Amino acid sequence: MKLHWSPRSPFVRKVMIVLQEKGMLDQVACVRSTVAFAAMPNRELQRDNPLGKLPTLVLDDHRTLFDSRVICEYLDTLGSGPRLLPDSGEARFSQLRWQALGDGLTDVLLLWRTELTRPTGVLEILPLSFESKVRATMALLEREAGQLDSAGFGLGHIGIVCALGQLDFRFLENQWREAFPQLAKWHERVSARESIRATVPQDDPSPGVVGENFDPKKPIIDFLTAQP
Ligand SMILES: N[C@@H](CCC(=O)N[C@@H](CS)C(=O)NCC(=O)O)C(=O)O
Repeated sequence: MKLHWSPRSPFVRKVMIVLQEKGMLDQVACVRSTVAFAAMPNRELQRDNPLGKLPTLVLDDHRTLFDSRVICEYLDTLGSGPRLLPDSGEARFSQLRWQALGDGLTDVLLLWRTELTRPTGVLEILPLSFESKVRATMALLEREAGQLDSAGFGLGHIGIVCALGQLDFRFLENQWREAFPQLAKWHERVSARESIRATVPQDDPSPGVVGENFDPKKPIIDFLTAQP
């Protein structure tokens, strides 16, 4: 199988964690594909995924799979190791809901960074709206940290780990660990897993696409101020 991959992408990271958890790393060739939301799509990637998004998985019979949710669920049906998405019941919907929360948080963080590159300046309401969503999601995760801890490790945990990883990677000087101590404890415990330690996002020199090497203003969320 071929995976359109980037070491910077939180959504690709989900797939890499699943591959490692399922003992399937050696079954996938990772190909560095560059993308930028505020640029024309990567043509080569677009041949496999018309949306031009990472991650995209090309199967050995040339069928293609996207997005990260579909790829992760597919890989979970293969490989060894415990299921990351239970087949049915409460446990399944807890994992799917946490995955939606984690992925949604990542979407906001990616959009926020993109917005900061707009040459004409940021649309005024957006940082306020983004910040409100991030704060509210983090507050919910803080309340659910105990449940995250007691549930079997699954796709929901992976989505949340990747969102928190993106916060650490791109949102500087934020103090989320102080503001959300239970979530921070859970994150520290779960980060002991090899699959999570081995996939911490990294910048790399990449071939680049137009608009990719932007230098956005540094987004800062002051989590320690009173919530609006
Ligand atoms: N819902 C998608 C989101 C994927 C996504 O937004 N990927 C980013 C990279 S982290 C991307 O490809 N951005 C380029 C674009 O949106 O054009 C998933 O779960 O895979």
